[in-house]
Amino acid sequence: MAMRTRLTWLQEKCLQNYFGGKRFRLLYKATEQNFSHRDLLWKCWDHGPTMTVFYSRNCVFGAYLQEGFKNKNVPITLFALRETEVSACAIGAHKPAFLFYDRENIDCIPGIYVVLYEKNMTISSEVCEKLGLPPRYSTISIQECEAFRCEELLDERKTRDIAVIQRNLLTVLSNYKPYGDLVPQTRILLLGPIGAGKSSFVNSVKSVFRGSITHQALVGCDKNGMSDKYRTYSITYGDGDGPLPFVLCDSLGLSQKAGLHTDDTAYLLNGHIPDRYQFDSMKPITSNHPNYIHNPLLKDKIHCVVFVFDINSVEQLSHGLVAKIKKIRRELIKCGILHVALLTHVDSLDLITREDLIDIYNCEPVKLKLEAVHRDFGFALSEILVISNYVSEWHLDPVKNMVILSAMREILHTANDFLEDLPLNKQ
Ligand SMILES: Nc1nc2c(ncn2[C@@H]2O[C@H](COP(=O)(O)OP(=O)(O)O)[C@@H](O)[C@H]2O)c(=O)[nH]1
Ligand SMILES: [Mg+2]
Repeated sequence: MAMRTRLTWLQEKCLQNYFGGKRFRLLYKATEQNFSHRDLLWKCWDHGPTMTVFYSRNCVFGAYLQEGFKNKNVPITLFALRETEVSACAIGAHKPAFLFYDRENIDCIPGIYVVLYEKNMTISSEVCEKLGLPPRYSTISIQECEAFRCEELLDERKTRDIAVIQRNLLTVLSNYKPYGDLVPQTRILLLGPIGAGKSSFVNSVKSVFRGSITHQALVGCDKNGMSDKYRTYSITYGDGDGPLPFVLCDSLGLSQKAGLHTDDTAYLLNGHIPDRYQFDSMKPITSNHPNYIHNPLLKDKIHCVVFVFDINSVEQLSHGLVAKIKKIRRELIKCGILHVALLTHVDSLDLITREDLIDIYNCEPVKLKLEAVHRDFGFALSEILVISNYVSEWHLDPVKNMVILSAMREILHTANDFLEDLPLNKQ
């Protein structure tokens, strides 16, 4: 059976972020190797940067080596991890094998002294102080010791793989066709609280396909803190001559009292509202409006709805707003319009770094948010997508692109599922 670390996801994450985006591969576990430090050295000898972790009853200690055990003079950082806090102290360059006491070798590293086979270690009071630990930590019994190889999360090979995935996704999506050619372009409506990142998502998708950053959709504030025009955006791939066969429709944000009027939602879904329609939250649209589209065709209607939420605040939405969103969702289910949830701002979620975007759905804090959205709104877990929008960047990032394109692929699948399921196709 594969060895498993005793570090929790959170502990591993804190260390990962502290040591500059490293991934830890477990090489040695003392409880499985009879607490033999020779086995540890043998298993880790040739592995480059290494982290050795000692577990006491109340604290996790460790030594981070910038190079492998086989080297003679390696800068060593000692650290302590309590809850989510890492304290560290550099103790200079030493022969790392001297971390461990060996009967045949009396050399040791000043400040730390590990007798692994006796399951204890001693830390000098000076190092204790530097780590912010009380002096009682100076002699500690060890319950477990683990050693890890430290790899770059985004090494050259991984970066190349991501660039390939991103290019493949771009090719697949640029060849997307609405199901059965039923409409020239599928229409995707973005709904969600004010500030959720709807307009930023439009800009992000446009940027990824265009190959450079664009800010066409108005983000953030006008005088009301929201864009109050209904805007529909086509997307072009590179310098391509025509728009791709999907349109992103950016609406007024939802809020408990102001924002998009609930009655307007039905008009939006049914395709009665034209591009650039000026919303008025006090006055819902009526068929008397000069620009009202009286007889919308299938091509004018919405084929997929994306509920956009800021992942950081999705659990703090007011009761009234949650009720409003659930009501819209019930209407959608009644009309058979398929929908997904899109969680933005994942980059500002606690502890999440750029490297986490590679496997964002497997990050513990993200999983908790997915479960919260599933519980509070009823979306199936597979219907909840996660992204980080382009906000203030000047350049595109292949990792971000991959996440945005993957979300777009799911949205377009959902739109096609809706078109495929239309009653006219069953005739
Ligand atoms: N860090 C971060 N900020 C975002 C993200 N998406 C949007 N924002 C910011 O959130 C604010 C509201 O975004 P906006 O797109 O106008 O939201 P909208 O009201 O739903 O259209 C702006 O300041 C954006 O820069 C994201 O994924 N990450
Ligand atoms: Mg907006």
